[in-house]
Amino acid sequence: MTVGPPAPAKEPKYYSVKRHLLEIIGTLPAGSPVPTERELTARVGTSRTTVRQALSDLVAEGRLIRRQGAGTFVAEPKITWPLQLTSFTEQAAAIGFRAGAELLSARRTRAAGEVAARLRLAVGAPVYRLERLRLADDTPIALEISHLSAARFPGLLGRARRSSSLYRVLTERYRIVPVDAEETIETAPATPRQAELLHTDTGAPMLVLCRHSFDADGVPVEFVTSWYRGDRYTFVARLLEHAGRGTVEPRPVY
Ligand code: 16G
Repeated sequence: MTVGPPAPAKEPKYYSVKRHLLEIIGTLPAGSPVPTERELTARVGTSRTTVRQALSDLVAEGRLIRRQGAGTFVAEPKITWPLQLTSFTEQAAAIGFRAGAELLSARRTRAAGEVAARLRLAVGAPVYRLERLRLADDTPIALEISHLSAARFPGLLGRARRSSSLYRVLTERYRIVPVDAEETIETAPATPRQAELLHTDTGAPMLVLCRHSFDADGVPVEFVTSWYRGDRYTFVARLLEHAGRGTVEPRPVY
């Protein structure tokens, strides 16, 4: 029996509608209205459900933006955000934004499971938990939850209330600079609260970044999770040849 190449997957109808829409979008400047669901349904001769699915895909991908009661528009291009071991404040400034932080909550709590393991603390050790909305030119960009050892950074809560940059506080007050970090990126749908804070829809795709950083002595500094809108940001990492240093051993996953 001869085995031939696999049969090409059949393209779903909504996908060809989506391709057609992409062609239309490609010719329009950001902010232009796109035809209504009803007009598109008539134009491409398909069901409204199919058109809706194609439009929803393009909204999730950040190509289109829906404004309640106003219609659907061509979105602004995504913002390219470099992945580097800098602070949000420095990174935002480097790409031309004024950074800010709105402290949503700041409290002392007890390290449990993953936080204890990441910060190399005993379960139950005191940790600070900061929840901040990160802003660029006053627009909410990301939601960030940071955990740091309370014993290592006494008085951090008060300082975090007074400064919008955690790294500035760590450097100036505690003489600690993160010099090495591991960062993971995953996707997750926005929770209702995240959606409200980041001005998107519940269930919209989010990019979830986890940073686990260490000081020059290899001691953990912070364990931070940040949620960014997947339709607005493209993360870019520069990859350099890892000459002669063997493979990078990933740190254990907890
Ligand atoms: C970034 C870091 C976060 C760090 C923060 C400090 C990522 C994914 N996370 O948001 O780990 O705590 O910068 O910024 O990049 P700040 O000094 O402006 O508070």
